[in-house]
Amino acid sequence: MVDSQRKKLEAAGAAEEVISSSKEEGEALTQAEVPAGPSPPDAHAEQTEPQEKTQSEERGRDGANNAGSSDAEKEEERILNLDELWQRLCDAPPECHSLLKKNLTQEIFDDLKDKSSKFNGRLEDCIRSGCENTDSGVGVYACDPDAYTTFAPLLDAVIRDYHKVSELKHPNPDFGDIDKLDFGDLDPSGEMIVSTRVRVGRSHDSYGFPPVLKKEDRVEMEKKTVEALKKLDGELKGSYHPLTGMTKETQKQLTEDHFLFNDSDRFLRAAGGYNDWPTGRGIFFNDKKTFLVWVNEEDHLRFISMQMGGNLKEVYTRLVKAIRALESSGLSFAKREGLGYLTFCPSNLGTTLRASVHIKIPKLSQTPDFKAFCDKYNIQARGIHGEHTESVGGVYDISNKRRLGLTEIEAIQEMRRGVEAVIAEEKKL
Ligand code: ADP
Ligand code: CIR
Repeated sequence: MVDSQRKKLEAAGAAEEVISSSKEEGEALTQAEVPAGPSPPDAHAEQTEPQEKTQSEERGRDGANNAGSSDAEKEEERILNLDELWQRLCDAPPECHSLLKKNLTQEIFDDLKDKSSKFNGRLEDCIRSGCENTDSGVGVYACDPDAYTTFAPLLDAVIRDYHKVSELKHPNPDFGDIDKLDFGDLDPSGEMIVSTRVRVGRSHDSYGFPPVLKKEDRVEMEKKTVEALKKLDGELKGSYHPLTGMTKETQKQLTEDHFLFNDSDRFLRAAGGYNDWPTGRGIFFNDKKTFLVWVNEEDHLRFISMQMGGNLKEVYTRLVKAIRALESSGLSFAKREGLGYLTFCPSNLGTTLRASVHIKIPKLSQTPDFKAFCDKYNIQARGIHGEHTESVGGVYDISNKRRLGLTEIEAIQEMRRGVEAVIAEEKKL
């Protein structure tokens, strides 16, 4: 047996082991078992059916699944090399305004094109998504934590640009005094805010990011994570549900209810984010689904606190307690002086914190100045099924945009001020 075949079989065996051990913690849910949680009444309207066969299954990195494709499809599926990617970026249409296009100069390209990072990641792994998707906003992903050093001439420029900082001087974590927070419910009337969510991303410091990960790495990471999650207690105690073995109906329901991720983001797919899908991925949550952990979605880990209504204080406090508990549970997270916590996408590093509300703003969102209004408060509007989705029924996801160059409590306060301003403006119109 050749080595690669053995590795594949070992990885499959290891995956089974994790799955069966984690199932003891919480049997795969059926739709009927999914408890209620934040789910705006109009939120289901535009959800598309999950594809029977995902693109990542069709387009594995080993190219083994393209039998029967036409020549044109095979050409489309072919993995482009660095020069071809660069050419695509050079030939990008004038509407391409990605940070990749803006910051990857010929000089930087020439400087970086032959470099390799610690986990053997290359420039093509970092820029593939942005070259294949010239409508990207950012267009760059780090192939591993070391990419932030090896490919710094590109990544530093993108980070400065996205986070609007002139120096990469991220402060030490500061969550504020959670016993003395000067905010509570941002919408006590309950008329406008449907739900509130705060998340952070964390990366295991001994693994690369999706482009360089092997199936067995994801399985190992999942195993370590589940061990740490088992130690959570009190309100945070919950169960882990691997995607492998979870019914399609349960996945769909959990996704529509805003708890679970799926494999539908073409930007992330192009970056390798769905390689070996769904192996090594899963979700942990407590009984009330107010604390959740995503395993091997875009980042190795996403810690999420969420609930219906506008009580930012409760949501944030729960998250801070969870971060503290998980930091002392044996996991070790990738961090870098000046950059804070490292994530796959440079838009997320630093605090990695995104605090959002789903909020009804049918009037403000229709004004021509809506984007400028958001920019003024450093907030961002997304659709309600996540990034790159549309609003449904005038409900938007409003969150802090900056995650670097400010502390966690400052990022929360920035979001709070923005949401308060949004509410005041909507009421005026
Ligand atoms: P992130 O990058 O923070 O994970 P996404 O935009 O990809 O965010 O959204 C992930 C999921 O979280 C989606 O299902 C989205 O609807 C849900 N979500 C985000 N903010 C809220 C919120 N305030 N209330 C309920 N669900 C939310
Ligand atoms: C883009 O460049 O538009 C996508 N790669 C998404 C960038 C930011 N979002 C993210 O990391 N989820």
